[in-house]
Amino acid sequence: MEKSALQIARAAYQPKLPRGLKGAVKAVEGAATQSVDNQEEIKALFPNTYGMPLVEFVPGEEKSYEPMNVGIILSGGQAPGGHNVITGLFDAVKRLNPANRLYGFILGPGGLVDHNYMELTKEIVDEYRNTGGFDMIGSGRTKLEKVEQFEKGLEIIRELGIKAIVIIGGDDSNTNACVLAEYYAAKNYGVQVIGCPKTIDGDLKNDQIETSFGFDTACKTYSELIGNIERDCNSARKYWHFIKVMGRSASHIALECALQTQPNICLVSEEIEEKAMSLDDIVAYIANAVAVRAADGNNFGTVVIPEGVIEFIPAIKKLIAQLNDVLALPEAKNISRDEQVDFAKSHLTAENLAVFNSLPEGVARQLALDRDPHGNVQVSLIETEKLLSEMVAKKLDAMKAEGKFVGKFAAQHHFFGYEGRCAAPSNFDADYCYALGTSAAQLIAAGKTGYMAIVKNTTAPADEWKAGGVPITMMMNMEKRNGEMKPVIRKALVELDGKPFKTFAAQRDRWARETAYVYPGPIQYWGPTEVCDQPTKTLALEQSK
Ligand code: FBP
Repeated sequence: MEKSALQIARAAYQPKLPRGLKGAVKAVEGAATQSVDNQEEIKALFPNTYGMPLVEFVPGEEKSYEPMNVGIILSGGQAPGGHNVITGLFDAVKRLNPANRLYGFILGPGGLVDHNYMELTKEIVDEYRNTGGFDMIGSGRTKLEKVEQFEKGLEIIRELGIKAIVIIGGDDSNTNACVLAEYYAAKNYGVQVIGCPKTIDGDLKNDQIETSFGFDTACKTYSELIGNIERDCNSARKYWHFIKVMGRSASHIALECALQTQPNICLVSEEIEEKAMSLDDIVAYIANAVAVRAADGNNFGTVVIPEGVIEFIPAIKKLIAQLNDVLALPEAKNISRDEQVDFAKSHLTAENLAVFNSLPEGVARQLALDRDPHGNVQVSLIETEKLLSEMVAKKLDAMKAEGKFVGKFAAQHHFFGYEGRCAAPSNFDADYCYALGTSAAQLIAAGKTGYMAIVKNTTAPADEWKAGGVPITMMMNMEKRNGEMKPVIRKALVELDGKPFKTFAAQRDRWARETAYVYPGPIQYWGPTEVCDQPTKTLALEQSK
């Protein structure tokens, strides 16, 4: 692999570890836990992995460990830092016993089922230290949920003498990790399953998980780009930039980028849902801000749009919920895409059909057809930024006719998504991920299964971080998925009474009217700590007392 100068220099970075993980480790167990909701149902579904205690790692005494082999799987969308979870796991596993081996399953959970794997040796792992991306072993979205898949996976687990599988994934993948852990425990197969909290979307967080890895780097990458656009926008003063940022469901990324760059407008999907806003309300909100700036002679601005906004508009949310149920019907399977759209339309209520017909054809088809393997609408394929700017242009034409808009309106469109998922991890993500991988190894050594590796106190210096594990069942509740009630990890949406949103809401009217842009610049890996080691504003605000 030919390497850039940055990659070569960055490979030498030794991620910082919390004190509790630096040397020999002792696992301290807390009290028994219970799920966040639906306790009886979750307990009945996970009799072997429900109610286990929280675990914290503290300095302990050296002891010897029997040799063990470990398998690792990267699941779902890429997130900066995934390679450091693997390097942390590799280093810790080798420290526990140099005879231990680490196997990587290729292209996600499908690699386990299809017996597609490679041994991760020191030479391989060293090539990827502190790099972005998941290309060491690749990732995939195969859903591990069927007994046949679990049994097929067991064959290769047995062949390679694997004691534990580590699954690095988001809420859905970790839910499936827990189902797998429960299955192997129920069968007494002696195979442990450990999860790691990954997703740039930042929606896998709760009392135990302060942040999912990748959020920090992805937001800093997008914020750099948004800042650059803002500066261009304030230089040319002739365009309104409509910028869609990733984050399938929650608006954490959009909100964090807004806190970092102070755009004129940032939509927050959770607020749109709470206020029961229609598409037209959103368009009117943007158009009014454009008109106010135009009256001040400012025919330019920036609008940040969360990728998932469309799903949060109540009328569209209702439509999607019914489409999900209709598409789950057996008759909807094995028919052509066109037939599927007609089938869906013929089963919609009059109200939902009216909403469906009011959407531009491309958007409506996307809602009616494609789902990822976890049943999610593929919002990154919907061009919301264009949809909104076209509707704003129309609204402004009407306002002009009424004398309510006196300026000019020209739009540019951007989508920042995939480019943030594989950026070289910030110091925060490099350290956090290395610590998560080390924790995962210690959870395995402590004989745990059905746990997720965690690291807390992350706004303090890394030495003071607290590493451990949380039973995955503790984060579960029952939700409707593909027409059926399922146990899932509760997704964390933006809390409208939380500090990050309130901080934004207190300033947004000023940002809308003035040009209050902030230019964060690119991620820095070396230099003053206030430049290189700051957590996201979201995390800092959430953790501030
Ligand atoms: P994960 O939840 O698997 O981490 O993926 C997040 C994400 O990056 C979303 O922000 C985005 O909507 C989606 O993946 C895109 O998925 P794909 O890579 O399949 O196009």
